This record gives sequence, C-alpha cells and structure tokens, in this order.
Amino acid sequence: MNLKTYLITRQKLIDRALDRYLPRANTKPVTLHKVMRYSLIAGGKRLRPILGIAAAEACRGNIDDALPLACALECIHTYSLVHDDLPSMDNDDFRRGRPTCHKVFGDGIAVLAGDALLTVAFEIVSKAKPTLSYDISTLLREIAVAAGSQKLIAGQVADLEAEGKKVKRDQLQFIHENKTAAILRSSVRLGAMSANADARKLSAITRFGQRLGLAFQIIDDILDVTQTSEILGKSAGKDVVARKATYPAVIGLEKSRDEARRLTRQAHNALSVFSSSDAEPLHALANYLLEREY
Ligand code: GRG
Repeated sequence: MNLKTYLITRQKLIDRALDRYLPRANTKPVTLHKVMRYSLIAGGKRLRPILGIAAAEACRGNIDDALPLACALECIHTYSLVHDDLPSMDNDDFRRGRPTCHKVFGDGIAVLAGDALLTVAFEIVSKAKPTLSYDISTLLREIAVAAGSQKLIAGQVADLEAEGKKVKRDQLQFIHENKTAAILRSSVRLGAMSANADARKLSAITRFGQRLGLAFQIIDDILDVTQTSEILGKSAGKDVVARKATYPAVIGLEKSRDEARRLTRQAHNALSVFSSSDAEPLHALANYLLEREY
C-alpha cells in the first residue's frame, strides 16, 4: 500500500467530517465557535482518527460507521492540547504550526473552547451507529473513561506533579500510559467496536493500541530533544527546560529508541489474529509512527 496516499485521503475525509460535526463558525456565540474551529480544523496529523478507521478496516467494518467515533476522539485530543498549552499547564506558544489558542484569543476563551470541544465529542458519539455487540452507552462509556479522571486526566495530573522531580521508570510509564496511550488505545478500540469486532479481535486491537500508544509518546519525547520547532510545528526542547518526566531523561536517548522499537514490535505481534491484508494499514501506520520525524 502507498501510505502517503492513504494518510492524505484519510486526513481529508476526517477534516471534512469534523467540519460537518462542528457548529458553523457564525453560530452564536460566534467567538466560541470560531475559536473551536481555530484549534480543531486547521492542522493536526489526525493520527488517532486514522488509526480508528484502520482498526475498523482490520475488523472488516466500513469507514462511515467508524467516522463519528474517530472524530469524537480527535475533538477530545484537541481539547487536551488546548488546555495543556495554557500558562497554568505547559505554557506553550506554538501548536500545529501556529500560535496556540490562548495566545490568539486569551486564556478564558481557550479554556471554554477546550470545554466545548470535550463536550461536543459526546454529542458526536451519540450520532454513531450502535452494533449488535456495542450499544451507544458502551461507546459513550469507552470514551468517557479514556478521557476521564483515571486515564487522560490522571496522566496529566501525574505529569504536572512530576515536573522538576526525579521520577522512577514505573511512574514515567504511568504518565505516558494515561496521558497518551489511553486515548490512542481507545481510538483503535472504538474503530473495532464500530465494526462489531468479536472479543478476540477487540482484545488484539486493545493490546496493539496500548503498545503503540506508549511507543508513540516515547518517540514524542525523543523528537522533543532531537527536532526543531519548525519541523515539529510545536515548541521543541521544552521538556528539558521544564524538567519534565520523559524517557530520554530517565533512561537516555538510545535506550528510549530501543524501547520504542520493542513496543512497536509487540504492537505488530498483537495483530497476528488478523489476515495480513486486513491489518496492512495498521502495520504500515505502526512503522510510520516509529520512523516519523514530526
Ligand atoms: C489537559 C487533561 C489534559 C491533558 C493534556 C495532550 C496532553 C494531556 C498533553 C500535551 C502534551 C503531550 C506530550 C501530550 C501527549 C500526547 C501527544 C504526543 C500529543 C501530540 O499528538 P500529535 O503529535 O499532535 O498527534 P497533532 O497536533 O498532530 O494532533
């Protein structure tokens, strides 16, 4: 398969769907809807929704059924970035190749746009088609738990509390598994659910998402040290300055690369229950995430 074409076509599809799901920019209150769109519509690699759609394909589902769930997760991911960039959190000026939301519109409206992106995600999930094995309340619960106080937010709390401290490897893994891997894992699980995956396939996809999610954050940590802000489209080198808990800081750059490779291998292995043609996009995406430069 041609991964470049695959990524571009999926990104366009997701961008069009996000545009449809969000209230128009001229909907009242106009400021809020304009700001939500500023953060969501322009930019972002759309990795989580692309992975969700690829997981649906692996389970022989179709793109249209996976799209609402994929887009809901992208809204949650974007909310977490908007809030994370605030001065009271990571205090970042640059995201998705442009000034951060609060830099352009102010802290108050950035908080509210983040809140609204989180909330609209649940409205979008309510539009998804239930399947025989997964009703709407199961889908809603999946997303609520991943974004909630024991996953995404737990990871962010642990990340804030670890700043400037010496952390052990298991604490670091807790942060990464919750701050990053939980949403990524849910993206592929929801894709599989939209295809009415059986328990064996859902469990394989879950393991794939967990391993890939952790590898993804380790690569993100490595890129923060090795890449420029221009290439990343966000501020590089901040983790060292803020004395963040990262893999390169705790185990060094080379061991971090080894760990990302090891986890990616495990992610590939988790897909052994699928035929190689059904899982081809997931395998290609796992390789791409390991080799990515931004
Ligand atoms: C505010 C509850 C709350 C959580 C914030 C998202 C987050 C948790 C922190 C942001 C910083 C960070 C290292 C997040 C981990 C996830 C991550 C690597 C985000 C960037 O994902 P990409 O590269 O970004 O897919 P794009 O912009 O392409 O979507």
